Amino acid sequence: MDPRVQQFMAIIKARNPGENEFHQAVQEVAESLIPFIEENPKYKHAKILERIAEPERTIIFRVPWLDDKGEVQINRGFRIEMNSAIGPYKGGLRLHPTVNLGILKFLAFEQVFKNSLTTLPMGGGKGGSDFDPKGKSDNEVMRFCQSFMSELFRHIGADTDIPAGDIGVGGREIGFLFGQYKRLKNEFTGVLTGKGIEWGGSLIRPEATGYGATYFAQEMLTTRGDSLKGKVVCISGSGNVAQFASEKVAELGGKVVTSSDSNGFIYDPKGIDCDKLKFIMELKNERRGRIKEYADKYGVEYFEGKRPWIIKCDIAMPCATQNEINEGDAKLLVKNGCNCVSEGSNMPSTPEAVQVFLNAQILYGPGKAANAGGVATSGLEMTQNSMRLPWSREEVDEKLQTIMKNIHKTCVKYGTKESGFINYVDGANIGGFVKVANAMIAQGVV
Ligand code: NDP
Ligand code: 2IT
Repeated sequence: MDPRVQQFMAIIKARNPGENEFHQAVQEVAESLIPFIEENPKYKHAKILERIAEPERTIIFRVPWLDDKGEVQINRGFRIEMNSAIGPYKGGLRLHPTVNLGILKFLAFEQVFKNSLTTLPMGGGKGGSDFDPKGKSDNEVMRFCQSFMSELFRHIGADTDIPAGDIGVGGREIGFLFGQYKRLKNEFTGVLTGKGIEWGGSLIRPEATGYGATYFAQEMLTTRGDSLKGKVVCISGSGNVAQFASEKVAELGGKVVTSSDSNGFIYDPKGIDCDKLKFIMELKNERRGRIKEYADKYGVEYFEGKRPWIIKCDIAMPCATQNEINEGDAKLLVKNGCNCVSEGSNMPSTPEAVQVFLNAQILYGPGKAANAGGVATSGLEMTQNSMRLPWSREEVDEKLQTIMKNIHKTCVKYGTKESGFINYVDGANIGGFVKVANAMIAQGVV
């Protein structure tokens, strides 16, 4: 490792003990940025890298709620307000039993660069709780969301901090959170994104992350004169991002052959078509069941406790969670002929896996570039809320496509090596950094 990165990381690790995912996210960025900062000493003198790795504010709070049996339950709530140099804090809320400070700090850190890449004026933030929505009734989820918002409301606002969805937070949860915010503040504002279409939401926001990751794959493939047509695609996850990535890949002529959840994956060699995807959506969004049911219904193979990367494919789109592709998975993907990875989830590839992709010089689009379509469309929802005017599906989708193209251009600008190889990791990290860093310098030591 570059000794300058090592020295910087020693300080990060000492100041943030036990926060492994945060260390991982910061180190990846530091590896891209430290050489760039050496060439641009203004960033060094202003200690931008040191400042950008320290949240502006971290809020941790108790979330007590009553379950259906009348028993008191206690969870922990978080909001990391990471950076507001280029706009109000913006980023999702995650509800999952694994949520802790380190995971949310990694997500908030990534969000700063991602939001900058979107070209829209949004700072970075992330929040959530270790509450597990699995197996909870709608009423329990509502009582949890109301209690969570009863503390969070004093820290957020349409011009301050605008949360949205992430793992475990979809339309249902945003509704409960918004209702409680409105009641406490007595104001109807665009304080959350991912709202329902009848009450301030934007068309295409539900689709945006998955669509965006597919548009990004398409842009990458174009650099090699290739396209999605006829490609076999492995997708992990079966939640929001995975569902709409599957929809768009199929629409653009690719064949999606896998879908997964935390229990295992299904392999459908004929491809997940429109009707089968409808089944997955109903299974996951309404009945909240397990993906195994797909195998039973369509008579395809189910792999318990396994991830889809053992299936031969041309393109991989991880859309479930962090560190879901390890070194062995990456090697197998490359060996099986996979030449494009577009990350719908945040930091799905371990550092060793990323190295395998870079060494093999395949098209590797890291999450902070490839999945930025979700938050970008949240930014478009905020614009519509400010104007008090909705845009059509076509208008929003066109803007999303333009944004994904621009993110790709930024990656090419900052990530193209002398050999012509586009290192999208460097491209996204440096491209996302410059705007935030310049704004921080302009705003003084704050
Ligand atoms: P959902 O909750 O809708 O879906 C998550 C999916 O991933 C489910 O299939 C879930 O399975 C699976 N999953 C979650 N945790 C794990 C785990 N630890 N191991 C294996 N599988 C797991 O979330 P989203 O689709 O919204 O988010 C997916 C990813 O995309 C996350 O990394 C998120 O940060 C990222 N992302 C989301 C955006 C958005 O707009 N929603 C925007 C940008 C990135 P199960 O049901 O069994 O838990
Ligand atoms: O990781 C992400 O970019 C999200 N979960 C979406 C954030 C948002 O504010 O729409």
